[in-house]
Amino acid sequence: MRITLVRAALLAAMVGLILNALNALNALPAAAAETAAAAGTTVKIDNFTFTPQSLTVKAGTTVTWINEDDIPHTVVATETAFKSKVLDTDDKYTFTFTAAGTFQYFCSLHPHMTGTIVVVPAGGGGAAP
Ligand SMILES: [Cu+2]
Repeated sequence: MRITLVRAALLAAMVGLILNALNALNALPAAAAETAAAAGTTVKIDNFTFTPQSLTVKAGTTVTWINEDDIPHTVVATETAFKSKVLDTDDKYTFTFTAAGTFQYFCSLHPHMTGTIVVVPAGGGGAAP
């Protein structure tokens, strides 16, 4: 009887360890899903290209650039609205667009890399009178 109890305790401990391991594994897909859900506000930098090259968001949106290239890039607005530091691989830069408008930007290290953020008014109402 005593041995059975010890075995039960060991078994319970092992199950606990396995559950912890499963939770750790589950954390990764959850993070990936979160990234996918935020895809509408994310610009990937890869292979000397901003993707999507033109992104439309509502005013108040925070846009995230992620450098997935294996060389450094920057994100610099043509009209100086925003400017990132040099982004190494996997570095991110975020900027919150508070005003509507069209924002052209480029990579200051490779000026042929260009992109556009189009910010539309946050309110879903009709045009101003
Ligand atoms: Cu670049």
